[in-house]
Amino acid sequence: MIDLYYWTTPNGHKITIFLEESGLEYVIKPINIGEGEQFSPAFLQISPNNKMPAIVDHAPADGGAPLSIFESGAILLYLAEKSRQFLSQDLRGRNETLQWLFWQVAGLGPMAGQNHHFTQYAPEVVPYAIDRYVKETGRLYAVLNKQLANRDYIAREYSIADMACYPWILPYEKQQQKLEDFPNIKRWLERMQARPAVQRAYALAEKINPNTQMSADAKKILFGQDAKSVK
Ligand SMILES: N[C@@H](CCC(=O)N[C@@H](CS)C(=O)NCC(=O)O)C(=O)O
Repeated sequence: MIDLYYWTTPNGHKITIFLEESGLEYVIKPINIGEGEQFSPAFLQISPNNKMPAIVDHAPADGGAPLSIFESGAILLYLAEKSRQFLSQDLRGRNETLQWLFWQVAGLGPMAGQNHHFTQYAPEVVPYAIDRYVKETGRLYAVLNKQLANRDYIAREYSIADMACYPWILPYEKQQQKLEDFPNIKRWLERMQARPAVQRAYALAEKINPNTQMSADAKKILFGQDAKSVK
């Protein structure tokens, strides 16, 4: 059994998509990051960076004590290896998937995250920052669009790379991107949207947190952190 420490954000959706696709048994442990639950000592033991998602696997392959993992990319890789699904066993296929997984966690995620911050949450309009992140998001979309020419999924077959990217592309309107500019992404997005497991993952999110509006208190918790926040 896997405990998934989760809230209803793009990084959280990556893992519910995987778990719904794979059929691994899991239970959700909600971590309401807008209410500061990521700072509870018990959660920090599992996720020292005070961010979700994180998992605890109560039946790791080595038969040892429960194993905790934080960072969505590390979790996807762990679960793919555990279940032997969504990551090719073939040397070239595996490395193709891993490159795009790392591209998402080190590029698309952080850049689109800053895009969301400056286009939606910043208390003042900072035109340079908006322009910088909207442009960089667009550049990353163009790279992905090129990769998706003549193929159904990002790597050779449906993989953890698709699961990592999808939740960060779905809010394309918020990121000030137009799908007409990226026809291969548009087709891929539709293909992803049609997958029953993806639909189940998003339905679950809506059940857990129907109100996705961010309150002023939540903004203070999420955007007011500095070195002193690390206890
Ligand atoms: N690099 C991390 C990012 C995770 C992340 O940014 N999580 C956010 C929500 S999407 C979070 O838990 N924020 C709580 C906080 O910053 O206090 C990953 O890929 O797992």
